[in-house]
Amino acid sequence: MDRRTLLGGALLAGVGSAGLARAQQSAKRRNILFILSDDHRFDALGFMQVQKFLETPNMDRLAHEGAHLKNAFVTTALCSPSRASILTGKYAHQHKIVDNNTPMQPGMEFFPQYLQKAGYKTGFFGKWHMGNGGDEPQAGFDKWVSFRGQGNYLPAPAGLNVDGKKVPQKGYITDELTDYAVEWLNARSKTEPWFLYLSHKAVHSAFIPADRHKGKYKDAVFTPPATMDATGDMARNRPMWVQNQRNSFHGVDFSYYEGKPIGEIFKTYAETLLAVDESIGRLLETLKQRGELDSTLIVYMGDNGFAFGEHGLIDKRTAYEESMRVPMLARCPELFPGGTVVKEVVANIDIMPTFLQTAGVESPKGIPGLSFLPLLQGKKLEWRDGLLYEYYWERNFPMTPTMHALRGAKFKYIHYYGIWDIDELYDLDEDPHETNNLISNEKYKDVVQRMNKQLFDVMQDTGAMSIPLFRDSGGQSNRRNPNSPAPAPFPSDLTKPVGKP
Ligand SMILES: [Ca+2]
Repeated sequence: MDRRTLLGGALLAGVGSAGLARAQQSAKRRNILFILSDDHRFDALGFMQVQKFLETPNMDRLAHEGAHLKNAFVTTALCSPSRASILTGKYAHQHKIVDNNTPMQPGMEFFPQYLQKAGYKTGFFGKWHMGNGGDEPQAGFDKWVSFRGQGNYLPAPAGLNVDGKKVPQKGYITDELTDYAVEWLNARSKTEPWFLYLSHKAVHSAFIPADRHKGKYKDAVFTPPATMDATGDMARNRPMWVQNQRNSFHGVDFSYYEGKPIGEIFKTYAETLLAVDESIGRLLETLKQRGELDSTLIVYMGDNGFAFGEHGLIDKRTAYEESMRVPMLARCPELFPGGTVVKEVVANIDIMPTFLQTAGVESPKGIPGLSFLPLLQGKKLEWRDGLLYEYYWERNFPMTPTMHALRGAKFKYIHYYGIWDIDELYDLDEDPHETNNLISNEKYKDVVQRMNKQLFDVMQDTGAMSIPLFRDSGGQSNRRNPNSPAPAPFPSDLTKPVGKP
């Protein structure tokens, strides 16, 4: 593989500049609506039919009337790092918000600042939770509605921060944030472009659906993931740490220290998602009434995925598909037709260059993110064939180790750091559920070597060759259930009987 392809930064300077010039020539300072949800996994979409009962009619509508970016990922599957990557176009090791505790670095620039300079009015509504737990207004936004940390589904003493003032939260958070967003949208002039960032608290745990949706899926039948078992054909050559996470706060044997059945947890998640879907419907209707529905670029995505029993795990953080993959939908009939499907690997780091190109604003040089606007428009261009994924161990949740991975179109290579365990390689064409770890299979020795080199090349070139270290912060969810399965044995790859070579 050409390293330039992998890095993307150089590519932006090359292929990207032609596209940018075209965009600038025909630049209409297009309105942009960005809706982010929290922990919404890639396949929890009605039209994907993975869990038959789950309904997302407005998300389905976005895909039908717009585009489904079916291979969308995040470069770190955790709230704060992913949000910072969205706003900066950079990997976590570059913007330095590598976990949920690290504060924002002085001088950080967020892309809405570029939009403001280009004459946009900008509004932020919802969960910021990036680099600290604060709710104070941040650079780049003319209008600000937020809350501290994770916020609350229902009214709580902490309330909201509206343009720097503490204001009570009156109702269910998803609806209330949508109210604020619609109100701001309706106050916009038709002659001045706007950028609206609606950042839902939902569907983060602990899930609380709106009253009108509670119990809707009570009798629905959840299909457990194929990889939930600890052993057997769906768990071939699984690392020891994954087996051990089963009996933890983030595992199926001790989920959230309760051991509640995964299907029950998922059904509450799906009910909580219904209000997010309705929020999209309300925004679509508002745009229609304003006569801006077909000219506005709308992008919906999740900030990271979420496991519901896959590999015996819950939560995100890992480099498995259900964790690092996110739903991404886009709609703008003036730019691309309905039913568009983008297959290329796109990521959270691509949001900034995509929106800037849409606005006719040049992206800063050297960021790894790429504009996927040309992909939406069906244009052929050279694209990355491997995406760097990184996760840094948190003392708060010690069951998931530091890892770096390379997610290609066919293979995924996961490389762990600081633990005594095995790495992973999956052939995603043959094995989309990541059931058969090929890391020690002789047939794939060359693939492992090639991907190891590519992984370290991109890490070297983007400044990822050190592991961040921070002071302790927050509590620890580090307990196991003494009555659940014992720790896993060492993988056979790591054993060597006495006297054998
Ligand atoms: Ca999240």
